[in-house]
Amino acid sequence: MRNNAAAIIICLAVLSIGTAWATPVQFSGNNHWYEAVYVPGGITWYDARAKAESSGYYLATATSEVENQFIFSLINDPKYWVNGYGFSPLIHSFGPWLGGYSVGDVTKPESWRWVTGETWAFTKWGTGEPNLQNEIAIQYFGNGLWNDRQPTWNNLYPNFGGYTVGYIMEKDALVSIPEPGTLILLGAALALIGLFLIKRRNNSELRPLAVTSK
Ligand SMILES: [Ca+2]
Repeated sequence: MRNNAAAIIICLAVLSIGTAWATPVQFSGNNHWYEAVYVPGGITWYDARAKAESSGYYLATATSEVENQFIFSLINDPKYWVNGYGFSPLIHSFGPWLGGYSVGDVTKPESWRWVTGETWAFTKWGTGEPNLQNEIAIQYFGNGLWNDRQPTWNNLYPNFGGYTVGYIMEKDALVSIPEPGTLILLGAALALIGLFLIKRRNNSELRPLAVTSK
């Protein structure tokens, strides 16, 4: 009975991982897959980049107007935004991180890179952006009103996680091979189910003998 319960629990664990695979959303413009990640406590750009890469993704790269609009549609929800104070106008809405960063003077286009190495061409800077030199990472940014979510960009200090409660991940294709952790779980589940079936078969073979011996 204990084995039975354990097998069911492991099967459920495998199933729950299976449904996590269904989360990414595909964009018909380039067939890439995207997933918005909500981090309630806030996250730095560096941690967001590392988490995306460890999940088999990269931080999303908005390399065209349509792709930028699509990515924005995934996070156009108050939960992904932080209202805060900044420069004039004083109230801003700070959105999730994107995969763009600067290696030089932030006001010069040639300083900016995508984490994928894609060509830096399309930009969607908000009014007056990019500005401050130590702000070398890109987030979505509504410049003006409370809860003013916009598909425009702000450059922000990358270690400042207080105004970013999420990031968007992108990958070119869904990989059909399960991740190593999933394979181990799947193997364990199959082994346990196998043991359970063997045990049950043995029990059923023994049971008639036990009955006849009475
Ligand atoms: Ca992209």
